[in-house]
This record gives sequence, structure tokens and C-alpha cells, in this order.
Amino acid sequence: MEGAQILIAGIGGVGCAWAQRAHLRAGQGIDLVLVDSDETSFDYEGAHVIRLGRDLDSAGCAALPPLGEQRMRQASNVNRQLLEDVELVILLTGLGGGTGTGAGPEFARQARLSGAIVISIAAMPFGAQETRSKVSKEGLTRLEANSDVCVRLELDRLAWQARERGTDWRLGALWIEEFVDGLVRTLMRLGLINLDMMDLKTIVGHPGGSTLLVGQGSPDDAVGLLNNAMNAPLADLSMDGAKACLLQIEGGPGMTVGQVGKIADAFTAHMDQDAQVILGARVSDDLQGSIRVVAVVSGLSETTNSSLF
Ligand SMILES: Nc1nc2c(ncn2[C@@H]2O[C@H](COP(=O)(O)OP(=O)(O)OP(=O)(O)O)[C@@H](O)[C@H]2O)c(=O)[nH]1
Ligand SMILES: [Mg+2]
Repeated sequence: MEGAQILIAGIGGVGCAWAQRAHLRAGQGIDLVLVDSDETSFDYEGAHVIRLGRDLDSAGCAALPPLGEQRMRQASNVNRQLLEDVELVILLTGLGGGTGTGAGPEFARQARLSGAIVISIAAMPFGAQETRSKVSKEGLTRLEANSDVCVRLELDRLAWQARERGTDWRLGALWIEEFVDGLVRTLMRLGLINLDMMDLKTIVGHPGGSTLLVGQGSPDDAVGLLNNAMNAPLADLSMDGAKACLLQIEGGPGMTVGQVGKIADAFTAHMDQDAQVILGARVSDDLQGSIRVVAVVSGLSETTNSSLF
């Protein structure tokens, strides 16, 4: 569907940093809102900004989620306007502090109330941060309850990966930008086979667990592409027995229907026999000799771990 209203939301320090990167990549025509109690998160031109608790003159929510939640509730009038025509919210946050953990689930709740689909990507604290880990688990439960799809990333794995690559973990993984970009492309622009917001609604409406996958690779190596999507950093991820999947396949001008078919087969091979699969394909000039797949998978049994890093 062209002109779908998509909002990228960054909540808390880590969430805002990631949302800015995702927005830089996904770009034009997408709205960005940065929500934090800390002024330093807002250095991005053109973003909507919701500063929580200006009156209290505090730098953060001091790792107090109830404070974050309360401040988010107080902003509900502003949010209502912001969310009015929004069909999809991609929410990025880091759990364990006060703002993301408290305000994140509350923002998701308000977004769903106003009719949007909410896809959340939440970073879980480092294992050594015991108190934060405890706080984050409560936040995760509430975020999951208020999101259509909620995936979590482990900061430990993210930091390990970043160290290997000599990058800063605070900037998030390339994966995050690619996923947001892929989803936005899927829903905003016309493809070979067009997907729209109704398709996404259909998929995320299936009961059970859900998750997201992004993979990139050679057009002729469907299995390699699947492995790339399921790759090491995406530990414990399984699509086995999934009841529904929205698959967006994007490739360069030479992409053939045969290649698309093989990739779709590889990605859906282990799903439920009667799984509902919605397929979209799109040719993109900037993808030469390479194919990118974005999958939203749902109807997973609840025991499936949907941790991505
Ligand atoms: N070790 C380490 N962990 C960090 C750092 N910054 C963020 N984190 C982790 O990321 C999680 C989320 O952090 P933030 O996004 O800064 O938290 P926030 O939502 O802004 O919360 P408040 O600042 O308490 O209002 C934390 O719980 C930590 O686990 C850092 O500088 N060092
Ligand atoms: Mg903060």
C-alpha cells in the first residue's frame, strides 16, 4: 500500500540512538519520534520529540520504570495527535533503565489503542547487570503484551559482535537498520507482487509467538540465504511449525521468478503444512547480484525462543 503511515519510535537512550540510525537508513516519508527524559537523545533534525518530565528537570528516569510509565501517560494527549493516522509503529528500546522499560510498553499501548500495528525491538541488559536484568524482564512482559510482534536482542551478544567488528554496540547492529528499512520498503513501495498493511495485520493476528528475520545473500543460494537469516547471532531462533509468514524478497534487476520461488520454499520448508504464507517480491536497482529477505513469522508455539542476538 503506498503512503502507509509508518512511525519509527525510539524510547530511552539506547532506543533513541537506534531509532535515529534506522530512520537515517529508511529515510524519506517516514516519521520519527524520539522519547526520552534526557535532552541529549534529541539531536536529530526533523524528529518529533517527546521529552518526559521536563518539569522535574531530571536527566533520566533513574532506572525507575514507574516514573517512565507515569510520564508517558501524562504525554497521552501529544501522543494521540502524533499517532492519529499512523498504521504501523516500529518501536526500538533498551530495557533495564527507567524510560525504555516504563515508557516503552505504555507508548505501545497507546499506539495500539489508536489502531496501529506495533512491532517492538527490545534490547535486554548485559547479563552482569543483575538489577537491570530483573527490571527488564518485567518490562519485557508488558511490552510483549502491548505489541503485535516483539523481539528481544541481548546486549551481551550485540557487544560481542560489535567488538569483533570494531564498532560501538550503542549504535546497534546493522541488522536493526536493515530490518526497519526492509519492512518500510515492503509496506511503502510497490513491488512485483504487492504487499500491504492488511497482509501484515493478517500475519501478526495469528495467535502464538512471533518473530522477525532478515537475511541477505546470493540470488542462487536459497539455503545460504536462509542460513544467513538464521545465523549465529540469531541464536535459538526457530520457524518450525509456524502458522503464518509474511515474506518480502527484494533483489536486483536480474532477479527471476524461479529464484523467488526457491527462496520462498527454503524459508517455509519447516513451517506448518497449512501455514498461511504471504509473499511479496520487489526489484531494486541498489541490490545488484544480491537478494534480501525480510520475514515476519507468527503462530509459533509459545515455547519457541524469539531472541535474536
Ligand atoms: N554497561 C552499560 N550498559 C548500558 C549503558 N547504557 C545503556 N546500557 C544498557 O542499556 C539499557 C537501557 O539503557 P538506556 O536506554 O540508557 O535507559 P533509559 O531507558 O534511557 O532509562 P533511564 O536513563 O533510566 O531513564 C540499560 O539497562 C543497560 O543495560 C552503558 O553505558 N554501559
Ligand atoms: Mg536514559
